[in-house]
Parts: sequence; C-alpha cells; structure tokens
Amino acid sequence: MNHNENFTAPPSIMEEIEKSRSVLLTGHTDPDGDCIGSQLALASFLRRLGKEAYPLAELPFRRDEINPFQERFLENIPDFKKNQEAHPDLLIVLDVSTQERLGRFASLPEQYPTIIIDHHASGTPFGRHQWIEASAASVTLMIYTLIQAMGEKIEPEEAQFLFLGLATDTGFFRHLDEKGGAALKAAGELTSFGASPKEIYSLIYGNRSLASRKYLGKLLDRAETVYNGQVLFTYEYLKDQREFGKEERDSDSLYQQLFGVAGVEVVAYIRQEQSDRCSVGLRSKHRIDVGTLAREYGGGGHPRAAGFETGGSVRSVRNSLYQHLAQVSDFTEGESI
Ligand SMILES: [Mn+2]
Repeated sequence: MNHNENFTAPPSIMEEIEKSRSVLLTGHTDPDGDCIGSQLALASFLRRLGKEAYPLAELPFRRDEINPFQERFLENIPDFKKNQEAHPDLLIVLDVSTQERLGRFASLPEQYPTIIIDHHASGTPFGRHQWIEASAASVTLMIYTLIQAMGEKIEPEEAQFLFLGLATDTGFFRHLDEKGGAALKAAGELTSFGASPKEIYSLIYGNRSLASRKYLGKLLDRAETVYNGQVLFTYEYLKDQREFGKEERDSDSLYQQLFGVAGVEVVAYIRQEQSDRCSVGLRSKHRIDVGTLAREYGGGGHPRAAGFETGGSVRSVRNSLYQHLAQVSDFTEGESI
C-alpha cells in the first residue's frame, strides 16, 4: 500500500461545504468502520458549523463492530416539506465512487448536488465534485485533512470516529508498509485529540459472538497445506452454514490466522454454496497474482485479494485450483498431497 501525506482538500469542495446549509451523507452498502466513521465525523463537523447533517444508511448494519452507531443513521430522508429551511442542498458520498454501490440511495445523486470523497481508484466517479485520493489509507484521513483545512480543531468524538476508519482500513495498522508514516502520524494526532486506540481495538475485535469463534476454529482445523507450505486450502460446507449461520462467518480473521503460518504465500478458502457449486476466496501475501487466477475462473479482484464462483464439488474445485496454482507460480510439490 502506498500512503502519501501530500493530499489536501480541493478548494471547490470546501467552498461547496461552506455554502451548504443542510447536508445528506451516505456511503456504500454493507458499510464498514471507515464508511460510517467518515460520515459521522463529517456530520459532527458540519453541525459544529451550524449546518444540518443527515447520515443515511441501510439498516441494520451487518458488521457487529459498527452496530453501536446504528441509531445515528436514518434509513429514509426526513420529510423536509414540513420545514422548508432544512431542505438538503448538498449530498456527500463517502468511501465509494460507484453509484450502484449506494444501494437504496443510488438515485440521490440525480436529485442533489453531489460531492464524492473516496480513496478507491477503481470506481466510476459521478456527481458534481469528486475528491479521490487513492493514496489515502482511509477516507477518515481525508476528512481529518478537510476539517483542519477548514480551520477547525478536532473534537474528541470526531477523533474517535476518524481513528475508527483508519484502524479499520489498515487492519489496525498491520497493512501499512514503510510508506505508512503519514497514517501513523495521523493516528498519533487523533489520539492526542481524544481517540482511544484501546477502545477502538475492543470495538473492532472484541464484539464477536462465540459461535463465530467456533466457526473460525472449524475452518482452521480443516486447513490443508500444499506446495511445501506455500499454499493453504481450507473448506466450508453447506452443513457449516446451517450449523452456524452465514452471518457468523469471519473471513478476515480466517485469512489473518492462516497468514500467520510461516512460509504461506497463498490462502484459498473454498466454500460450498450449493451441492455442486462453490465460491472461492483467494489471498496472496507478496508475489502471486491471485486476481489473474480468479479471472481464469470468471471471477475478479486484485493481485493480493480475489475471488470467483464455479460449478463443481469442493473436492473438484480444490483439485482444479491445485493444478492452476502450479501454472501461475513456481510452486512445486516436495511431498505427496
Ligand atoms: Mn475505506
């Protein structure tokens, strides 16, 4: 990941925000800590400027760690007819630049002047103004910059929201490399403004169900090592989903645990979706382009994270993937499989 501290809020965006009196905010469907953290910090800042701010989201949230913030979001735009003064004059879209990913709010950019603030380079930006910083570790870092550029200090609760987004998108700073200094510096500053790393950590990682830990344990137990430990396969069956419920699945923790094994380059997580159909999640550590591999199966993704869906039993998908991995890598088998 490349993190650059040389981004600043474009003056046109600051002008639009200054002009506005009533602002709608939203983000992508199935929001995460960065998506809601950036909305809530910005909403708080707008209210401090004397504006009205309405964060919108599809409820309930699916991610446990952000559940405590649900009541701060509206599922519908309030009835502004009763109060002409408050009619929204601006929409700010955060952490997404693909209009379809706004879900039930996807038509709002046609109804309101729209600003996009995002750090995904792969979107198809829409709206009147866009501020996209692919080098930003989180959108909350962009909001942090924006609030400061507009000459304001950060309130403790805003610091907490901004830290939440930064911690979420960096895997609590584990994904930062030698270019991550700006993100770490910001984390230090946010802490001095009142963010508690300890509280945010326990919010993100201390809100799981016991069932989700047992589910994770089962998938770890099934992990199989091939190509001399460079690849780990693990398997999930329909019966697991029936036993635990799909919502108890915690893929992030699974990948994190499996990448904790010495020498692993690729993790393949094969999930039975129907009796003869599987979805596969692929992650790679440094050098194998799993995006290319996934595309060969009609899927997609990035070099380090990708996935696809295909027909076949868990065993046949596993065997096919095993063969393909040899073609996209220098993996060889030193032991029988
Ligand atoms: Mn983000």
